[in-house]
Amino acid sequence: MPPDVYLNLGHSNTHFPGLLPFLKHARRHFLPTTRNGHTPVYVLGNQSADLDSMISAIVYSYFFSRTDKDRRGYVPLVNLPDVPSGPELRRLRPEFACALEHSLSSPQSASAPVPEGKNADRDGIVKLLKEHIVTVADLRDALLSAADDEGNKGDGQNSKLELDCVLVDWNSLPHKASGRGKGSIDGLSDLATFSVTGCIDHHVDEGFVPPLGNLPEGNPRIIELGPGSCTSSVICEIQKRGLWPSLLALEAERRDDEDDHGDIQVAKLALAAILIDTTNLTAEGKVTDVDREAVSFLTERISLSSTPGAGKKWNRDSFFEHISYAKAHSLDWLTVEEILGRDYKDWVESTPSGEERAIGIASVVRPLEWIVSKANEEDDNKSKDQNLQPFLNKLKKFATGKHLDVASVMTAFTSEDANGDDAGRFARELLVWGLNGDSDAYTQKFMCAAKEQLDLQKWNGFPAEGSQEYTGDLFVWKQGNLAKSRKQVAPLLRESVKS
Ligand SMILES: [Mn+2]
Repeated sequence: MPPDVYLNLGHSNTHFPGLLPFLKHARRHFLPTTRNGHTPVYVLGNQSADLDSMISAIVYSYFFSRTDKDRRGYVPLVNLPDVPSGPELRRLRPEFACALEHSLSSPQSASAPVPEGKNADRDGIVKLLKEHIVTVADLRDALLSAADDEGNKGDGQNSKLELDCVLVDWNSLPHKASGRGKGSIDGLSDLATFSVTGCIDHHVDEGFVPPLGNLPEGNPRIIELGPGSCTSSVICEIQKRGLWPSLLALEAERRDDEDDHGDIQVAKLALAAILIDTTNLTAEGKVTDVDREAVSFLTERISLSSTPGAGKKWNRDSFFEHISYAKAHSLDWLTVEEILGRDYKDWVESTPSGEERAIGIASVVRPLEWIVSKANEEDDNKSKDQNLQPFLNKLKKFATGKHLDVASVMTAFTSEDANGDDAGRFARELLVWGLNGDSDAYTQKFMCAAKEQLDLQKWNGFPAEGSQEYTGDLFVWKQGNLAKSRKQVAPLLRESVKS
């Protein structure tokens, strides 16, 4: 793919690469080049590296590269500091692999059953990931070996690289540097400092991203609570900016099928994130007009596509089912520690007396009982009594590794059990564990504030008022208010430490 195709050549005769050529180019040119001063703009999702974050970054990069007059290039960077692209990325993010596979496939194969079992040929997707996706771990490795190649010149050995990034699906960098909008991330904090040059997000504004007037001209600063999926906000912005040509414009330009095909693949990929985050537009309290409009725009693009047959047989529900299945089963082959780290976020807050406290919340798409029994299995505890201790030991080890003062686990799942009243019903559980001496002060405060808002109820006979049986204060609840996800629970927990 010659670099010229990445030029915005004007209004007529505009050629853009398809999704895979775009990603391949980004994967090949993701290193900052010091020689001509052209360093790419990294588009970075949040540290949970969930579908929404990864796909927001890809969709943003793909379309905003059409405005890239300086030819710097946009590189979607998967925020995983210790997972290189390839087999490990597939194992740890199978729903992304599934979404990518299904977005690229023809309508016929999109409705084929998901290959299962050990014998399923996974080499294809592993190779695809390796050649098209860049993670923070990949960037770190490449930067370190580039530094090795440069030799130990002595001069400026310790100076960090200055890089630009756009944040999607979050709006604050965890390692702050001096100056608003400057900071770094796990895995790169010793090598690079990022300046945030744009942001599209659907979380609470942390006030870290500089005001619009201080961002490079034309870059977005859209931080709006509401949409169930950040990808919806990205799509909305792309539409507003006219970066996705209308069907009429496409017809007038008679763009060839290949161009159109690339856009359809991106449309499907974007839908994967939005449908998962809104449970196929049915999630109570999560779906907004921004999501609905994005979904109708994207499905229209797919079904009205000019490529004969490309959209006709495409079925949104079955597409959703496939990715949803991959997501629900994504934890089967992971250890308890990996499960906790799978969709994890943390924050550092200052207590009123000025001490810093770290809070971490792991989101898990399976019930606590399942994790508890997995922990028992891992410890070879064959007794029928599923006790909590093996799980708590692993949670404690995980929390200690992350230097947490408060560790929390939120589960959200649909019961697969065919028997019983709860079959097929969506449920949430919440575990909060204050691990330090002073933690009972804020876990109690949290309980007072959250009990009603989240409708916290007794979990499996576990004492609702917290258990001192384990070090610190341990609470486990059934969460009656199903509309409140980590996006709502995290601010409550952070507030109880701050105030
Ligand atoms: Mn999100």
